[in-house]
Amino acid sequence: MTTASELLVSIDDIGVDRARGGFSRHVFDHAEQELREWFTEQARSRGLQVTTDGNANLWAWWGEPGTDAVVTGSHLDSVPGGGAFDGPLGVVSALAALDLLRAEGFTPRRPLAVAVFAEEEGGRFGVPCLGSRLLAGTIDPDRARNLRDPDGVSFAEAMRSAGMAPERAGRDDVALDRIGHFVELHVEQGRGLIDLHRPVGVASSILSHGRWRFRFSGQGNHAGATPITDRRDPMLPASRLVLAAREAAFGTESARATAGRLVPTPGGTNVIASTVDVWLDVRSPADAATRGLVDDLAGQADGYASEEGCRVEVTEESYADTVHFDAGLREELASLLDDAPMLPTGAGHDAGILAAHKPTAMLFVRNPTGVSHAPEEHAESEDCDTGVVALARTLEHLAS
Ligand code: HGY
Ligand code: MN
Ligand code: MN
Ligand code: MN
Repeated sequence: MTTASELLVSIDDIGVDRARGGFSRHVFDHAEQELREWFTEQARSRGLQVTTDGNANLWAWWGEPGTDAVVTGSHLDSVPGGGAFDGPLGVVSALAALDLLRAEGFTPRRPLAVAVFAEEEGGRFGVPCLGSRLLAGTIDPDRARNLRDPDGVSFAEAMRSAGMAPERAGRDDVALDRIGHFVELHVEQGRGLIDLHRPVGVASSILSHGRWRFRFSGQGNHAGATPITDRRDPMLPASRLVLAAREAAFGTESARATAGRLVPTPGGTNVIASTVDVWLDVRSPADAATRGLVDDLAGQADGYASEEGCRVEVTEESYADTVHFDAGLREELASLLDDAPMLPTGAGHDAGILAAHKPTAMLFVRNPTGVSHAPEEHAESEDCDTGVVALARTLEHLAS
């Protein structure tokens, strides 16, 4: 029987962007496609029936696909320079948990499936949890089909070149209605379990979070020939926004505001940019606080832009409300799992999207560095194995 750690090692070198020190995979890129094939082989070698739904999500069924299934799983894409556990740990733990249940002779009374959701990080098309949002019907399929990556390739074109039919994208009632319960195991992205000295925890809530693009427009010009007094340089209001975001987050209870991506156009060293795009990722425990913080920053950005003779246009690219996981289910699992501690997460997940539609829970596995979305993300083998047992007990409990 393979352990989660052994399965992780077997995918370790697929899609590793060592140049940046970590993994870097997004939907339909070569590495992610290789991982999809790896998952399909692993599932089929276990006698699971593998299908792809109209939203590019993979489903591996133990038994006939049916309704009221117990579904577990996560994602295989990563962020640029990401860690090895965020996503894959949930997928390999699901396979290892099924192995354990079969070795124990368990026969589920309800269909059991492992799901692999597409584009959870939004690394290519900018909208996180794209596959699970399409499944849940929380993104308009036409908007999704027309999302474009930095090279201008649409999600529909990318689906087509991956051999899928983009016209099928959208709420796949068959798949959503098949889910009775969804449980996602995930490496913890934070220090909660370190401080609690526990290997496994149960999620209580997810911060509300969204992504906004602030596009500052000015006048492109020559870096040497343009007097400093005669410029409309969009890099200046953009830079002030990055600092203002931090100040605004300090001023809002448990808020986080991150400018992870800033793209000047055309981006020449000796060129005053014509436009500068700043993507802000803003999160907080309360929807109103998140949206209030963004509105406040949009007002400030307007002021910074006009002071420099520039303009700014703000576009909301994605948003997910605060998630409070089903209280009954999380209590049930916490007591099933040796009184596992409950803890909130600041990271978004496919489970967060499905929680609005189906009884959903998350299990976290301790991350001794507390770091995520960076190569230092980690989970010790024995904690991974404890996580697999916890997931197996959970699936057994729900599918009996
Ligand atoms: O960004 C997030 O919170 C998650 O890792 N997709
Ligand atoms: Mn992530
Ligand atoms: Mn994740
Ligand atoms: Mn020149």
